[in-house]
Amino acid sequence: MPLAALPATLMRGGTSKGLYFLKEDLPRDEASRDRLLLSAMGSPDARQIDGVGGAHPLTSKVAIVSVSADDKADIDYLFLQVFVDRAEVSDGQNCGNMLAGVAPFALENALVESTGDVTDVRIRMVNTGGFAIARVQTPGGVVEYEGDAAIDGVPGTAAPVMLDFLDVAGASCGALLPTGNEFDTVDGVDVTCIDNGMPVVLFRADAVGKTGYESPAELEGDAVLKERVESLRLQLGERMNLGDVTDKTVPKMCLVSPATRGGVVNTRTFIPHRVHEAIGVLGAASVAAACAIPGTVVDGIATTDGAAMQVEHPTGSFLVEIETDDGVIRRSALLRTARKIMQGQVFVPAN
Ligand code: NQM
Repeated sequence: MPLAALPATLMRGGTSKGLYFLKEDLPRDEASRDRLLLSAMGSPDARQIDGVGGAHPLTSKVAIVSVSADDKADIDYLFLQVFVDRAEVSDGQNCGNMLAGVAPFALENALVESTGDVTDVRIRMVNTGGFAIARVQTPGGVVEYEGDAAIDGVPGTAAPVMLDFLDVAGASCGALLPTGNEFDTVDGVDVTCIDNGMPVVLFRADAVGKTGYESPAELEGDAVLKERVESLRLQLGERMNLGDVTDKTVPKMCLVSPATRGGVVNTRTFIPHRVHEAIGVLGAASVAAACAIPGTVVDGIATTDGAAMQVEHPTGSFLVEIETDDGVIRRSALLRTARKIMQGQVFVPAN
């Protein structure tokens, strides 16, 4: 039986990487679609040796893009996390890093037209129903990938992709503070549960016996810590209106400690079982939101003096701008870059 060939583009979006597909190129039936995606990425297998996945959740991602039927958007973006070592594909979270590649991909595939040297693309994020605007460099109407913008966690520079998230607070949990509190105490640990586009649980690193400056590998190697963090996560998932989160990739679990490089706060984030080498986009937007609210667990360690906040992470820091109106977060803005790496067909077994 010949292999099936699926048109696909391999792209880096922010600090993540994965395959971008046009919706029309994938089966409508979700079970068939997921089977093909698992095969394309090489899952389940810790090394993803039989596919294009990079053997880490950050490089085992898929974006599915189509023209939007919503008046408020040009295109729809569905994010899928392809598990590395489990035969599972999840639409249970959004991904702001992969989002950075969505508008360039849509422009190059003529789902939307460029509007001059710079093009704003309105994107409906199907996973949560939220909206974002991506500003892409399109000199002469052509997507420009090269440029001077640098983001921590990615070597070199590239063209900027500015992302504006609009009214994403409570996107997954129903409220910015889903438990109704600035902080809760679980298993003796003070935590802040927050959703400014990504459900995140924040707690001080020293509350779980850590400095907060450990490397991702050191934290992943601490089995006792991982068990403790997972116990918190399972209990808080319910209280954040996410139900049983045993098999879900949310909430993210974020250890916070004082910033050391001029930022507002330092972070290490379990996503939720591996530790992020940087921090997720909407994850950073949620941490920044917590820094702006008095009484959260970062109160006393976060130093904020305005709406622009540098969130520190293992490979640098992430600038997030938060715009509020009467105490309500209306807009979270940040800079990403994207790169088209390869375009062609990914081959998968036909059945
Ligand atoms: O929070 C990883 C990533 C992400 C998610 C994760 C992300 C976001 O860095 O918007 O980008 O937290 O699973 O790609």
